[in-house]
Formats: sequence, structure tokens, C-alpha cells
Amino acid sequence: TVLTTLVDGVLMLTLNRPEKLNSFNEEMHLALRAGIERAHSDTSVRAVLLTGSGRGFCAGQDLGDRDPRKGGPAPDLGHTLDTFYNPTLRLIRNLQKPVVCAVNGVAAGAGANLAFACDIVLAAKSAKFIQAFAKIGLVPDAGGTWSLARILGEPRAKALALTAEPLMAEKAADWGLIWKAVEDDALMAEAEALAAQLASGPTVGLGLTKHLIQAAATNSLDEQLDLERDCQRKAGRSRDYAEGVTAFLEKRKPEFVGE
Ligand code: LHQ
Repeated sequence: TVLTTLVDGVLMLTLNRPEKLNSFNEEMHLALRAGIERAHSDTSVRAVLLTGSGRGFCAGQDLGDRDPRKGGPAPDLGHTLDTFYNPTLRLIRNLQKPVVCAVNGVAAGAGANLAFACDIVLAAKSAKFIQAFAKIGLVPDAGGTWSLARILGEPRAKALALTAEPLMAEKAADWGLIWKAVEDDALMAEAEALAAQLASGPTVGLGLTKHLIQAAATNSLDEQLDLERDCQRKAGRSRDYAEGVTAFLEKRKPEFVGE
């Protein structure tokens, strides 16, 4: 349910249930999580590229999995979040390596919010983001209320979440929810090039940079200045820093090793 390749430091994870617009069943949850866990532990992985196969990116939870018409007690969706979505979201945010997301088509429900948790999001111009939850009586999850409120502010966050109105890729980019909307047929080439660039970059510095920008959300300036000092100290001890400066002085391209 998730196709995995590792090429030149880029771990590419492709959600692969195209007939269901890559909506999440248990197997796909576990496969995606295993992919991100590998990105944590495997030092040969230096960037992740997440995308979907077929015409959609991800339609959120597979709604066929729990058919209320079949009866039985109401499911505990909090348990579903604790068990499946939230660990994966945390793993993506805590990964000290860049995660690029190529949104190849519709991203609905938790599928949209999964994309917003990634570090750099490119989307095909025809792709749209839908906070579908309002249509079925749920609340936005997978970090959606956090991302939308923080990135967009309350007026836009509330309107998107309360109406489930689709947001097209170009507008999502205009609003700062994603990095770029690109022509459909250029999406994968551009996303792969970006992931390859990041994977050949100074991984320690890039990972610390991601951590710093995320930490800024809850830090005061004083705390953030201290954290920048601590992170710069670590970055300054990396092999890639020495290589970066040496390459600059020798007027050549640096060859970063990721340490
Ligand atoms: C699907 C799905 C889908 C199953 C398309 N499931 N089959 C929820 C509960 C539990 C715990 C916590 O978290 C969550 C989080 C959530 O994500 S809740 C939100 C769940 N997602 C949705 O409500 C979105 C449902 N899907 C749609 O609204 C539409 O399919 C969108 C707008 C995504 C795409 O529309 P179209 O392009 O018109 O495609 P389609 O509707 O024809 O879908 C194609 C096929 O994919 C179709 O199957 P079929 O056999 O008829 O060809 C759909 O049934 C299937 N599919 N999403 N989530």
C-alpha cells in the first residue's frame, strides 16, 4: 500500500491505493509509519519525498472501513488517532531531515493535513485541498486545526474547516499553506529535483534548521536566540560545515556527506 524506493539519499514513499484515492486503511497507516521510521534510523536516507499514485494524493480515512449501516457500537476515533495518525504526524515533524510532499491530486480530510505537516509542499495546479470532515460530522484532525490556524489565521481556517470548500493549489500557495503550485506534468520532476537537492545537502544543518523553525512557534525571542546558539554550535561541529567553507574558499561545489 506504500511503494518505497531509495535513490541517492531520497526515500520516496508513494501512497498506493489509487482505486480509493489512496485513503488510509490500517495497512497503509502502518506502511507509511514504517517508511518514516526508516527515514529516522537509516543514515543513508537524507530526504523524504511523499506522494500518491493515480489521480489523487490521499482522501483521508477509508470511510468504507467502518460502515455504520452494519451496526455495532460507535467506533472510538480518538483511539484511531492515537494509534495511527498522530504517531505518524509526530514522526514527520520530529524527523531531522527534510520531507518534501508532492500533492499530485485531491487531498481530502486527513490527507490534506498530512500534506501540511510536511516541510516543503508542491502541488499540481489541478490538485485541491478539502477539509472534508465537516461533511461527515467530524472535526479536522491529523494536525489540521493547528496548521490551518497557525498558517492562515482564524478567518480562513474557520471558513475552510466549517464549509469543507475545496481550496485549489494555486490559492493554497497564495495563502502560504504550501510552497508552490506547479503545472501537473512538471510536478514529479520538480519535486524529485528538490528532494535530490535536499538529499545532497548538509543534512545536520538542514535538520537543525527544520527543528529551529518549528520551535519558533512556541518560543520567545530570548529562548529562540538561545536555541539558535545551541543548534549553530552543533552545526559548526559537522563535517559538512567544514566542507562547505572549504569548498567556498576553493571556489568549487561542496560535496556534503550528511554528517
Ligand atoms: C474513498 C474515499 C474515502 C473510501 C474516495 N474512503 N473510499 C476519520 C475517521 C477516523 C479516524 C480519524 O480520522 C479520520 C480522518 C479523515 O480523514 S475523515 C475524512 C475522510 N475523507 C473524506 O471524507 C473524503 C471522502 N471523499 C471525497 O469526498 C471524494 O472522494 C473526493 C472529494 C476526495 C474526490 O472526489 P472525486 O474526484 O469525485 O472522486 P470519487 O468520490 O468518485 O472517488 C473515487 C473513488 O475513491 C470512489 O470509489 P468508486 O468505487 O465509487 O470508484 C470513492 O468511493 C473512493 N473514495 N475517498 N475516504
